[in-house]
This record gives sequence, C-alpha cells and structure tokens, in this order.
Amino acid sequence: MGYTIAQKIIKNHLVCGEMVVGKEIGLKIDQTLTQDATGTMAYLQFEAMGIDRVKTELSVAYIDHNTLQAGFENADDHRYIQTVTKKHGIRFSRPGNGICHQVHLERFSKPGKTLIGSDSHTPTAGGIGMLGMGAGGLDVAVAMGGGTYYITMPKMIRVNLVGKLSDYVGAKDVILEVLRMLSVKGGVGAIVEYGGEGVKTLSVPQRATITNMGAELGATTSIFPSDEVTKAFLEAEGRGEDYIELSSDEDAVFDAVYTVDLSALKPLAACPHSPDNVKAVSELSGMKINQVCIGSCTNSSMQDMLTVASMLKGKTVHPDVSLSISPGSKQVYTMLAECGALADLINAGARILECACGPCIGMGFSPQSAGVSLRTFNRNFLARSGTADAQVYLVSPETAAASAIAGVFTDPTTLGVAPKVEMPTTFKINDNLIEMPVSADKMDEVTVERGPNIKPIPVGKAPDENLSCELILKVGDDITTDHIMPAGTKVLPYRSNVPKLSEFCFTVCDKDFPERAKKKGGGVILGGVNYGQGSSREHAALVPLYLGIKAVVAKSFARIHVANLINFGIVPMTLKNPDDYDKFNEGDALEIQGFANAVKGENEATLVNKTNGATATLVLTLSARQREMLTAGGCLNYTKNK
Ligand code: MIC
Ligand code: SF4
Repeated sequence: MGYTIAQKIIKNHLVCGEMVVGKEIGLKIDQTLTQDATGTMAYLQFEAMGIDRVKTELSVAYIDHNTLQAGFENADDHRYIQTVTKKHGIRFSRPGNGICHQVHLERFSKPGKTLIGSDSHTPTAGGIGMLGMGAGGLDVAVAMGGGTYYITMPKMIRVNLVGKLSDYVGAKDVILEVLRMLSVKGGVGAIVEYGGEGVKTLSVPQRATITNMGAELGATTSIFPSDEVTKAFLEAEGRGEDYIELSSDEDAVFDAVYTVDLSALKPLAACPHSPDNVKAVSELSGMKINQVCIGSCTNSSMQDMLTVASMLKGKTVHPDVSLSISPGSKQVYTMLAECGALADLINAGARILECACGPCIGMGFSPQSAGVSLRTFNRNFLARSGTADAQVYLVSPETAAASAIAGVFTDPTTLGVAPKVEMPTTFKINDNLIEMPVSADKMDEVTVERGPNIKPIPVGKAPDENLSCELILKVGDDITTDHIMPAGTKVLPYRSNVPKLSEFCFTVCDKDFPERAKKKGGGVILGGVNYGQGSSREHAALVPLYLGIKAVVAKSFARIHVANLINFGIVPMTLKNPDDYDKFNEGDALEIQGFANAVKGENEATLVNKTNGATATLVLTLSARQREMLTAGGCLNYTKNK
C-alpha cells in the first residue's frame, strides 16, 4: 500500500508510536516558529526547562500580533523575546518584518520537513509541501529543546481539485467551499491533502491561503504536493536548493475523497459568526457594508495585494466604507512600493497599516456599532473584531475590493474581465530584519530583559481522588478560544500576565464568570461539541487553571486545545452519551467519582449531579503519556519529575 504526502513526512519523522489512525505518535520537529502573543509563554517555559540552546534545524520568533503599543507591555514583551532568543539560538523577526506565516512561507518553509508553531495557522506552510502544525507554546518549547511532538495519528482526507479558477474567483473561495462541505468540525482528527489536475493551476501563495484556513476545518494540518510550481516559487525566493518533489503514491489510501471543480466555483462568503456559515456572494449582493479589511496570514501575499491594487487603480473607496490594507510581509510591502501598486492603493483611499496581524486579532480597526465588515481573514468569531455586535463576513480579496468600491456586497464576477496581474518572477530578498542569535560561546554575554508585565505561570496540581465542586459554567457547541480567552487591544497586552488576563476569561459568554470563578475557587466547565476550536493560545487553558478549573466536560474537543488542557493539568472528559448534557445546569453541585483513578488508568468515571440526582458516564481517551502528565498536574511537573 502506498503513502499519502503527509504519511511520507510522518514516516520520515516518526520517533515513537505506530502509524495507526487514532493512536498517539511522536514526531521529530525540524523547525519551530512562535509569534509574540504566544511567544512570551513559550520562551518562559523554554527557560524553565534549563536547556541552553535550541536543538531544531531552525527556530524563528516573530513579532506580528501585539504591535499596537498603547502602553509599555507589548514593547517590553518584544524586548524579552528579542533578548531570550538571541541567547538561546533562535532567529528573531523584528516588528515590521511581517506576519509569521507569510514570512515563514517566503523565507524558511521547506517541502518534506516538519514545523510546529505556537499559532494555529502554522499549516500555511502546507502550501509548500511542509507538514506544519499549530501547537501550544509549551509543546513548541519542548520541540525547541529537541523533544518529541505528540499527535494522534490522523486519518487522511483527499480533496481533488479539477479545472481552473475563473476570473475574479480566488483561492479563498476554494477553502470557503471546502468549509461549506466539511464544516468547522469536518477536519478534526484528519489531514487534508490536495491533489488532482487543478493543483498545478494554483501558485504557492494561493495554496497557502487554502492550507492556512484549513485550520478552520479543525484539521491537524493541510498539505499540497511539492511540484514545479513549488520549485519556481522557491527559486523566486532564492531558495531553489530547498526544493524536493513530493506527491502521494498512486495507491495511497484516503479515508474520504472530495472533489472541488475550480471552474465551477463562484465567489463565496462566510457569514457571521462562523467560518463554515458559507453563502454565495451573489445571495448577499446589495447589502450595505461599512468596513473592508484586506490582509492577514490568509490573504496578504504579493499576488493578493497586486490583485487588489489592480481593482482599486483609478477608483475611490465608497464614502461609507473604511478600507484597511495590511500587506503580509516587508517583502510584499517593499515590492508594492517599488512597482507603484502601493500608490494605487493609497490613492484609492485605502488606509494602509503595517505588515502585521492588525484587525484580524482585534488590534485596531474595530468596526462601528453593528457594522458590517468584509474581511479577507480566516475567523469571524463573535466579538473577535473588537466590536461585540459587528457582523463580520470572510471573503476573498477580489470580493473585498469590488465591495469596497461599490459600498455594498458585490460579486466581483459581475465586473467582467479581470485586469491581468503580472506576478514578478523573482522576489526582493532582504533578510535585514531577521536578527541572528549569538553563538553558543557568547550566550552568557546576553542579558535577558524582563518587563514588569511578566508574571509567574500557574502550575497545576495532581487530581483529587473524587472531585467535588460546582458546575461553574455551562456553554454550548463550537466554543472557540476567542470565547474562552478573548484577544484584542485591551486584552492582548496581558498575555504574559495571567492574573490580569483572568479578568477577561469567558466574558464574551458571561461577564460575571471571572468574579464567580474566583469567589468559588473554580469548578468544572461543561461544553458542547468541538470545545476549544480555533487558536492555539494556551492561555485558554492557563487562565482557567489559574481560576481553579479542574476539569472540562464536553461532547467533544478541538485538537490543540485538548493538548493544552492536558499540558496544564486540566482534565478533559467527554460525555459518553451526549444527551446527558441536558441533565446538568450551571450552579449544580457535582461530584466526579473516581476522578484520580480515571485519570490514572480507568477509561471512565461517573459524574453525579448532587443537586438533582442525575448521573452521567464520562470517558477519558488518553495515552499513557497523557495520563502520567495529568497525574503529575501537567507537563511542567511531569518533565521535572522525569
Ligand atoms: C488567532 O488567529 O486566533 C491567533 C491570534 O493567531 C492565535 C494565536 C494567539 O491567540 O495568540 C492562533 O491562531 O493560534
Ligand atoms: Fe495573525 Fe490573524 Fe493570522 Fe492569527 S489568523 S496569525 S491573528 S493574521
């Protein structure tokens, strides 16, 4: 039996475990990346491990999220990351160099290699044939120290692409179509692999748009073959030597196969408040809009920017619309300036932002009250934009540009023939904003600078034999990490300050939650399906830990979040019978009988509702390693014990 692309890379990097779907496997990680909003924690944890130098082939720290510096906190955190990375052998991508995934794709991604990043959109690198996975900061710290990265062996989903995209239909429409077909849960436990004749019609940045937003499927990662198009991209980046050819074997076996006919695709939009709530743009045509934001790690490549510039050239953004544009990297930004396209954008009335995440993570540019915002981003979760009642739609750069001019939702295919965009055959290479670390013999000369915003990381405890506590919060399906631990300008500066961060925990769902949890000393959270989808932020585990949460009971969990819960000693348990969810209400007194034993080795425990007498069976599907970790009260204790 042949192998898929992902299986080939996994096989080459397998440290332990069997490549059997559903079983835990350990992988050797070649490269890591961090960004600043998760990076401080990752490096604090790396320091706590006491390892002098990173052991990966390449590790890069990016500053791209917390770039709005409304106080000293973010700047202090940047300085900490700059100095700690210099000491320990990690490259530092300075603020102004661009969004981690875009820069990594341009300068460092390599087909056939493994990458983990403390950011859920690390699968962007799949566009170049790399196995890129999002992980919690602690897992990234372990990998930097040469440790194994553990995942559950995924099943393989194949998406066959046939035909060729029409004018004004973009790569974004491809992934929106996949999201429409599979939903935000459709990729859980799977790797999505693209193949078929249509692949060669897509450039590497277009492929990266698709793998980037594969994160929204809940997939472990997404990946494209590495072919002549990949080779040309690497050569244009001056990295032709990094090319290897990669494709799946003829007889590779997939657990499910889907087909997307690129020629038949029409512009699509993900409607509020979920990336899989997809409709045709033609159905939304004419709806008045207030804001358009173009950029983010999904759509900020040179190709995206030139497409938008060609559509805006000589036009004016509608007076009722505010348009922001954030190019993805310094490379893109410089080239836009040099070819004159930047002038076309500015002239049309676009408000040009720095090359960073910006509005995507609520760092500025929040829409007006109840505003309709069209964004080329990947997430439109409730309140993520910074405006609680905003209506955010996720669209392609083509739809965004057409609508920005018209002032209403506009299907760009109604505009006729698209202007021809000439892509440069070589990119402008200048890595002057990537700082190299000092050599090992000079590391003692570097002083790590720590600002007053950096507070100690909470550490978990071993589980009680029987857990008696309150059902402190009951939430529904598809709870995202943006619900658990919101981001945005007011909250992000405290990513290294868990006590302060705790004041915002779950406030999107229940503004009294932090106070209540503190007063009652924590308890258990009950969730629905796909609990913890979205970001890799381990703060969505660390902060609940700080607030005394001992266990989360849910119908099912998202991959990265469940790993983060275990890393910090919060026990994730699923309801054997999902209907039992209705037997429990917020405020009920609970007992989880046999809690510690269940963690140690039993697969089940009984949840008793002491308020109404109901019971439910809880299931723990954990590997032996995870059980040991939880028994020790989390990964840091577990590693120390070892
Ligand atoms: C996101 O897009 O949600 C983020 C912000 O990039 C997160 C990381 C974080 O919360 O810092 C992610 O995707 O993992
Ligand atoms: Fe940054 Fe947005 Fe991409 Fe997250 S999704 S890495 S916030 S651009």
